[in-house]
Amino acid sequence: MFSFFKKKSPPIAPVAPATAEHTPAPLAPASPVEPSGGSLTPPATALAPSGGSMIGSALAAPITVADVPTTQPPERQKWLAKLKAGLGKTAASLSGVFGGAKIDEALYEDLESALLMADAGVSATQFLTDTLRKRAKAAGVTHPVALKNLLIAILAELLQPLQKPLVIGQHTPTVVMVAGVNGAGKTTSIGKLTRHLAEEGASVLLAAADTFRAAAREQLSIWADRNTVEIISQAGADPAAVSFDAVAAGKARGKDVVLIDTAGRLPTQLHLMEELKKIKRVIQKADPTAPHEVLLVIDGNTGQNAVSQVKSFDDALGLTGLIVTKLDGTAKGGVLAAIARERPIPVYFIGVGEQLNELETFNAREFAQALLA
Ligand SMILES: Nc1nc2c(ncn2[C@@H]2O[C@H](COP(=O)(O)OP(=O)(O)OP(=O)(O)O)[C@@H](O)[C@H]2O)c(=O)[nH]1
Ligand SMILES: [Mg+2]
Repeated sequence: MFSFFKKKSPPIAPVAPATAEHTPAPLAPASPVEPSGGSLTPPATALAPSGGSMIGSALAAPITVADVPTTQPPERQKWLAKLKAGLGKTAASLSGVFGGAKIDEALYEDLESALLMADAGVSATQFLTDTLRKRAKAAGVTHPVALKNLLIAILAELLQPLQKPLVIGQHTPTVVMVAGVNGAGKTTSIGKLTRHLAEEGASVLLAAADTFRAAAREQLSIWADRNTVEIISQAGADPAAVSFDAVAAGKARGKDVVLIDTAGRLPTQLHLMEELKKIKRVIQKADPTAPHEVLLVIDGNTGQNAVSQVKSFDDALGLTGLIVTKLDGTAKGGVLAAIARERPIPVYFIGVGEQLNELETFNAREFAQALLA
């Protein structure tokens, strides 16, 4: 297993476009791999960021997305700087609580208010302040700065269960279904994720299961072009049928990953939630083990409403992971603490902008520091 985000050397060639899908460009000096029985296996897609792992349909080890790099590549540093800037207002308000010279009841009250203002929600706010009081007493903490460091550690612990890798390669293809409310950033995140996957040499097939709007299909096909990957798209078709076709095509073509983009919907639109369930059922007909991942994309600006979105979509679909977008803007960030407390579903990725390279893996400690530094 290795991280998607380790710096690669030599530079990576993009996944081959449609016409050459069965013979992707070698990603590194390739030592040919014997096909495991079938002409669909590429001769070699060797990529050796550190451990010389093999990917493509001759995967020797699953790809793990979300290992924390020991040294931060420049791209992640840029992403982190943007995340910190986005959360800057929250960080300033939370840090301000610890600006005095002593720890007293007023400090704890201010902290409670600041956490609530940061969208942490009642449960996580209570948990964090109660735990902080107990630990500070036990450790004999007397200075506000030390108290703040203690809070960073407690917040990181609370967020830790959300830090989990997205693993690609245990199934061929790994089928990933992506859902969320309108405009959350589903299609953009799929585009960015495709880029990461393609960079690691994984072959990706996109499925435009947002079939109602021509613009939605068009948007996804632009991302497909940018990443030179294939797309299954059919105007006016049933989204479940497009998803079925995509999984079947993914299997037939030996793709590593099938990413299914769905139309935005509110959890209160019951018929549309039923449609999502149908997509999932129909995917299972094409591959009984799929979908292997059901991701919810959440707009980081949604505040506490994000928690109810997570609960509703999880109840309907059984979510395996989250992508939280738009943490570069006015988002307050505390909602991750609320999610950790109320429905701890792994946060695979954080988006901080509209560019291809502005999606990175979630790291609990890093995030806690960004929120409180
Ligand atoms: N600032 C910022 N904008 C983002 C981010 N992710 C997506 N966007 C923007 O949010 C808007 C909506 O993104 P889409 O990817 O179309 O969202 P969607 O969920 O696919 O939307 P529907 O398919 O209409 O439900 C676009 O303008 C994106 O460029 C992000 O991380 N940061
Ligand atoms: Mg979309």
